[in-house]
Amino acid sequence: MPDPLRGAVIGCGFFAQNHLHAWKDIADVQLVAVCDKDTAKAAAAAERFGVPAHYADAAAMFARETLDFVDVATTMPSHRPLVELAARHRVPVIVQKPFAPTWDDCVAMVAACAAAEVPLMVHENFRFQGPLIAVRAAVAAGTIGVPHFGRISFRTNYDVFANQPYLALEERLIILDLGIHLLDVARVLFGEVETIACRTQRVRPNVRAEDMATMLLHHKSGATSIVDCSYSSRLASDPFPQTLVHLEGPQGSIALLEGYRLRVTGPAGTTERDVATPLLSWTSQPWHVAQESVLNTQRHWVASLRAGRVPETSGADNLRTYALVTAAYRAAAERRAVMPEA
Ligand code: NAD
Ligand code: 89V
Repeated sequence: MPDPLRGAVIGCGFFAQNHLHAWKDIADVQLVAVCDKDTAKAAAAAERFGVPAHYADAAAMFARETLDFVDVATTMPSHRPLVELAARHRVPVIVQKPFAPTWDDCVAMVAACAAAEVPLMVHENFRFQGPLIAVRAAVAAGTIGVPHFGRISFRTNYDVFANQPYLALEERLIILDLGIHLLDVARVLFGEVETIACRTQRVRPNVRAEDMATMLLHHKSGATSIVDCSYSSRLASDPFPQTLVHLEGPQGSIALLEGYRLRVTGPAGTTERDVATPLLSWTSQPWHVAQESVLNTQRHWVASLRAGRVPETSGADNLRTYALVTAAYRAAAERRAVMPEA
């Protein structure tokens, strides 16, 4: 692999600004091109981040640029055609969540990259958030034993629609947009899922689909977890964008509390420490934990590419997370627990 790696970003909208800042923070990556079908956004991103070339058409970019990888940070409807375009050009690709609109699209994208022998990763960054990395390490330390029960919760009234207006018009809202992150974390902490039950609610009058969901997961390990999320919770203090976690094992418990406090209770007693994410030159409260996770996720991608290793959130791995999303919607519609298709 050359050094630096020649990278390009497709999609220069709201969240891509974090991708672009993070690529600039990774020493062995050079951004050679950006692309957005909105030419003004592409030009602005090239100007702001000192990128030599910008395009409105991804096909033109692939035809003219020599790339070691491409980062797709567009919205979901364009993920499949852009990933398949990268595969046809044999360019390794990392793509934002949600992977694609349908299960069949996701399967086809994995197949296209496998056939082209092109690395494929989904930018699923919650498991790469500093506080959640601390929870994973606390579990791996073994103090509480193997987790057998837990709750993963993200409840807010923060106006996510201000930055992401498309969310209010989607047929599927909070499970596909946010639940997907929490379900991915549930897989990391408790393993693969046997069955999932789900109840959805719509509280906000100005959104098309569910803005609250409560999911009950039965894991193959025997563990039980509750995954709940809301975009319409009026709380004394709004923890946005914090994910709160409570885990129990045979020897104790682990809690990630509001304010980024990690409490571990084991046979020797209870400890508590601060696991807050430091501010970077380009991050700001309250998004800083999400922004820093973008850097961690992209560093994981670069390290995996260089080592020829399959990344944690490869396309194939993310199929399992996506299968939980589709199963949750099916469980809610059929009002019964269902098995995920992967
Ligand atoms: P956005 O609408 O602000 O930006 C998307 C950009 O992609 C737009 O500028 C649009 O013109 C461009 N685009 C769309 N199709 C294109 C194509 N075919 N070729 C070139 N450009 C194209 O959206 P956003 O809020 O930044 O969301 C982008 C993605 O990031 C979504 O999938 C969203 O779910 C995800 N997201 C992830 C996180 C996270 O990782 N924690 C947070 C927010 C959003
Ligand atoms: O992270 C995301 O995917 C966003 C959210 C609003 C949850 O931050 O959509």
